Amino acid sequence: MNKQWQKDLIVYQIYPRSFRDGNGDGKGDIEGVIEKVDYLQSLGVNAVWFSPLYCSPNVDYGYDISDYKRINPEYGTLEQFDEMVKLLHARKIRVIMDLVINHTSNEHMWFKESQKSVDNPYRDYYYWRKGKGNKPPNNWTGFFSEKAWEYDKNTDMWYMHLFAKNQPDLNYGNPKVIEEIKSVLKFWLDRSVDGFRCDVITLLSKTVGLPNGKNSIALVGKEHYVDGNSIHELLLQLKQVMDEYDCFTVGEGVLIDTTKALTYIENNEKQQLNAVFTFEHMNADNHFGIKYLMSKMRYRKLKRTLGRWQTELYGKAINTIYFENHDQPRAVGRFCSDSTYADKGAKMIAVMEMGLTGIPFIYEGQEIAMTSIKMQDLSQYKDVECLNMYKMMRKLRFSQKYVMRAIAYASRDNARTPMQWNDSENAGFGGKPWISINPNYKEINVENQEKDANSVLNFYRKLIAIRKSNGAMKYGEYKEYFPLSSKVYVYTKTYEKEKVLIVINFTSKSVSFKLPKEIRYQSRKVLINNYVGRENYESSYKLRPYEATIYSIVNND
Ligand code: ISL
Ligand code: CA
Repeated sequence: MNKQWQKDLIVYQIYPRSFRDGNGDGKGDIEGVIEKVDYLQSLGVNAVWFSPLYCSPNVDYGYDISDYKRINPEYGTLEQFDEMVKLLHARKIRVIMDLVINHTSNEHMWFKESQKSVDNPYRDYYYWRKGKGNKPPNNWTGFFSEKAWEYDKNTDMWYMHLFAKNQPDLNYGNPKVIEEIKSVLKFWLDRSVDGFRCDVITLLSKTVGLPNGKNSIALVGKEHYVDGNSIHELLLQLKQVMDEYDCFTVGEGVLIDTTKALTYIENNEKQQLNAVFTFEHMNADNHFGIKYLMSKMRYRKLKRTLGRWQTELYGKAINTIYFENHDQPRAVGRFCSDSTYADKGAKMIAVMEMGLTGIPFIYEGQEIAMTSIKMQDLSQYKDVECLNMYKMMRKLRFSQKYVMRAIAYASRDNARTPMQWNDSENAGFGGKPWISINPNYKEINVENQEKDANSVLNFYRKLIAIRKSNGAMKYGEYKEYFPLSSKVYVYTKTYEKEKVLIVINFTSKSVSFKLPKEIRYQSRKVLINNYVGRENYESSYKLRPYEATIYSIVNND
C-alpha cells in the first residue's frame, strides 16, 4: 500500500560521475555530493536518486555492475556512503538507490564463474544456450543495436545480453538468483537506504524456451522479454523484502502502457512497485519509438500521452513525471526548441512538470537549464548506446551527416556532461572531467543563478515550495482544455476544495488565448508566472513566447 510520504516525494536525480568531483581526478564522487548537500536542501527536494554507485568496469557507466555490495572506489568508500546518507537524512532528504538487476557486468564474479564450465555452480545464473550451427540460439535483438547473444568459445555456447555484450542477463528462472538479489536489497536497506529505482524492471522475465520472436524493425523478440509471464510473481518475491522496511520503489516501465503499468503499481494487495516511469511521452519527437529517428516535437501527442497517464492512473496508483534523466537529451532545446527563449522555455518546462499530478523527478542541471552539448566529433562520445547506434545506422546506409546529427541530438552523453557550478576552470566541477564540458558553462551555471532572483534555479525553488503546500498541484484530478491545439497546453487540477489552472504556450510566438468558459467567471490569482510584471490576467489575453502560468482558482459554486 502506498504511504503518504511516497505521494509527497520530489526527487532529484544525481548522475554521480558528472555531479561534483571532490578529489580532483575528473570523475564525480561521494565527497563531491557531500559538499553539495546544502545545495540539495536549498532546492526543496525531499529525495535523491543516485544513478549506480556500485563497482563497475563502466562499459555502461555503472549500469554494468561487478559487485552489488561495494561502492565503486572511483566514487569513494562504504563509510563515505554512510556519511552521505546521514547528512542527507539530517536534511530530510531520502536516498533512493539504482537497482540494476536485469543484468550484471561480465566482470561480476557470478559471470566469471559461470563462464568457466557447464557444470559450474554459477552456470545457471545466466542464460547459456547452444547455437544453431554458427548462429545464435534465437533471433532476438537487444536495446543497444546488437544481437541479444554473444558466443563464448570456452564452452562453445552463447549467453544472452539485452544490452551491451558486457551486460549478461541474469536468469530469474533460477531461484538462487532471486535469493542473491534479496540479499542485495537487504544489504542496502539495512544501511538505511529509503528505496530503489529499478532499472528495466519490465524485462526480467523471459518466455520459457526462449522461442524466436516476430519480425520487427527493432527489438526482435520483445514479446518474449517485455512484461514476461513470471514478472509479477518474481516482483512479489522481491517485495517480501521491501515490506520489512519503510521504502519506496519506482520501476523503469520499458515498453508498457497505462493498462500494463497498473498491473505493477495499482494500490491493492497485488501491488509490486509504488510507481513506474513511462517512456511514452519521450517518443513525441521520434519515429517508431527510436529516439535517433528524430521528428519535430508533436505537442498534441505529448499532451495526449501526459493526459492519459494523468487520468488512467488517477485514484488507483502514483504517477511519475519527468522530462529529463541520464538517458535523454536536455529538455531545453527539445520541449522548447527556440534557444532565443531558453530561459522562458526552461521555466515553462518547470511549470508543466510541477503542475502535473505524480512524483516529479528533476535531473541534475535541469534546475539551471543546462542544454545538450551537441558534440561534433565521434571521438568525444562515451555512450555505448549511441556509438553502437552510429555503427548500425552507417551499416544501414544512413548518410554520415544524418547520423552525426542524430547522435548529436539523441546521445545520452547530452545529459552526462559535468554539472555547471560556476564559470571557473572545468565549470567548478573538479579536475579535468572524464567527458567534455558544455562550453556554455560561462553563462549557464549555479553561481550566476544564485545571484539572480529571476533565474531558472530560483524559479524551481519557488515552484517547489508552492507545490509542497498545494494539494491541487500535488494530487489534483486532471482536466484538459483545447486538446486539439498544438500551441497551448491548458489544464485544471482539482483536489478537495483546491483548484489550479495551468496555462502554457508551447511556441516561441505570441498566441491569443481565452479562458475556458467554465472557469472564466471564477476568481483567480496568479501563483507563479515565468514573466516578470503582470500579476493578474483578463479572461482573454495574448500569451507571450513560452509563457506559463499557474493560477489558483477560487470555486464560486
Ligand atoms: O536510453 C534509452 C531510452 O532512450 C534506452 O534504450 C535505455 O537503454 C533503456 O531505457 C534502459 O535504460 C536503463 O538501462 C540501461 C542503461 O544503459 C540505462 O542508463 C538505464 O537507464 C541498461 O542498464
Ligand atoms: Ca573524483
